[in-house]
Amino acid sequence: MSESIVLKITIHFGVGFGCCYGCSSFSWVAPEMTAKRRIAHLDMDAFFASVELLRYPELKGRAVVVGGRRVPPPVSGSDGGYTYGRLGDYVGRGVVTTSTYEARALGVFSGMGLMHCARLAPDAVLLPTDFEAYRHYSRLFKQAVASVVDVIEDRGIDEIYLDLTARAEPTALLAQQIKQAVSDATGLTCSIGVSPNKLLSKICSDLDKPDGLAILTADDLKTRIWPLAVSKVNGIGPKATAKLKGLGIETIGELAQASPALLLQQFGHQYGQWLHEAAHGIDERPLVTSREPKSLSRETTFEHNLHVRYDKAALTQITDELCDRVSRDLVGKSLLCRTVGIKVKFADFSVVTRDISLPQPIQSAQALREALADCLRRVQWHDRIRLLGVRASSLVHPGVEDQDAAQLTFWRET
Ligand code: TTP
Ligand code: MG
Ligand code: MG
Repeated sequence: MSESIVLKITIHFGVGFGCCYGCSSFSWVAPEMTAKRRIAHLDMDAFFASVELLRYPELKGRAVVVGGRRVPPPVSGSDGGYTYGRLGDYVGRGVVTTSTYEARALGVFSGMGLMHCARLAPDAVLLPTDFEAYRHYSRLFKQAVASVVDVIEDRGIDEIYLDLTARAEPTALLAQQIKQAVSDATGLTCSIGVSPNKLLSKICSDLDKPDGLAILTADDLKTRIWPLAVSKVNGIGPKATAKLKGLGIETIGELAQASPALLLQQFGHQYGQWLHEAAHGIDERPLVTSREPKSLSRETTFEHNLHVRYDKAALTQITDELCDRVSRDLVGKSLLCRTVGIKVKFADFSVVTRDISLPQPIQSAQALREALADCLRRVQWHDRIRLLGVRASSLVHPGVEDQDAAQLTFWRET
C-alpha cells in the first residue's frame, strides 16, 4: 500500500458477546465427531414459572402460565392466602412467556397467544412476569455452578455451558454435584446435557427434561440425535427448517445423509457446510469465557491527500486492501458482520461515516467491497481525502444467527 503511511487496526470489545463458532477445518470426506472434550450444557427447568412457584408454593403441581403484558399479580386475602388470575378469564393480545410442565401437558407453550391457550387450559393460573426476580435467581444459580466448575460460558438468563474436560471425576458424579449445588442455592431444578461439544450438549440438555441428565458419547449420535427434528439444532431456525422440509429433509439423520453438494447449492457455502457438519455432530467451538469484539476496523492515512476522481485507481486499491484485511480479521476470529461502514477524513479534517446493514451476515472481501460501494455512493466528496477506514460491526458467529434473532423478537413481544 504505497500511498498510505499509517495503518491502524481497531478492535472494539464488549463484554459477554453471545456464543462463538470455532472455525473447525471442514472436510467433505467422512467427517467424524471427536470425543476428546467433555462439554456440559445446563438449562433451568421452566425457569420463570419455577421462580414463581418459589413465591407461591401452593401452585406446585398445577398448570401455571407466565406471560402477558398487563396481567395483575395475585391478590392476597386476610387469611394469608392468594386469589390467582385464571387463564380462561384473560382478554388481550399477550403471549405465553413460559409455562409449567403441567400446563405444557395441556398444550400451552412459550410464544403461544394467551387467548388461544385460554381455550386449551382455562383453569390454569396466569401470573405476570417479574424480570427482577428471574435475574436474581439467574445470578444465584450461576454462582452456585461456579462453586463447582470454573470454565463457564454464560449463554443467557437460564443457561450456561461448562467445560468438564480437565476434571478427574466421572461425568455423572460431577453433573449430580452441579445439580445439587443449584438446588441448594435456589430450590430450583435444572437439566444437564454432556457430550463432546456445545452443539450436541445443547440438544442433550433437552432430552431428559425436567430435572434431567443426558450423557452422550460419539456412539450415541445415530441412535439419539439423528431421529430428532432438524429444528432441535441450535442454528437451524424456522426459515431453514421450512426450506429443508421442502427438500424432504426433516430429521437430523436425513440432513446427515443429504448430499453436501445439494446443501451448498441450496444454502450457500458457509451455511451449507455448517449444516453438514452439525448433522454429523461436529462442532469445535471453544467456550467463550472472556470478552469478544463488537466491531473490527482498519484504516489508512495517506502520505498525500488524494482526489476522488484523479486518484481513483489508488483509492480503489486502498479500499480493496482494507476490505481484504477486515475480511482476514473476521475469518481469524470466526466472525461474520451484518453491518459494514466507511470512514472518510477530508483534508479539512472533517470526518464522514456511512454504513449499511445487510440482510445476511458476510465475511468475504468481495462481499465487503460490494457493501462498501453502496456506502461510498452516499458520501459527498467536498475536499481531498486524508484517510479512509473500513469497519465491520454487528458481529455474529456462523450458524447461530437464526435462533438468536427469533429469541430477541420474542423478548420484545412479551
Ligand atoms: P427456556 O430455557 O427456553 O424455557 P424454560 O426454562 O421456561 O423451559 P425448559 O424447561 O424447556 O427449559 O427459556 C428460559 C426462560 O426464558 C423461560 O422461562 C422464559 C423465557 N423465554 C422467553 O422470554 N421467550 C422465549 O421465547 C422463550 C423460549 C423463553
Ligand atoms: Mg430453561
Ligand atoms: Mg434456556
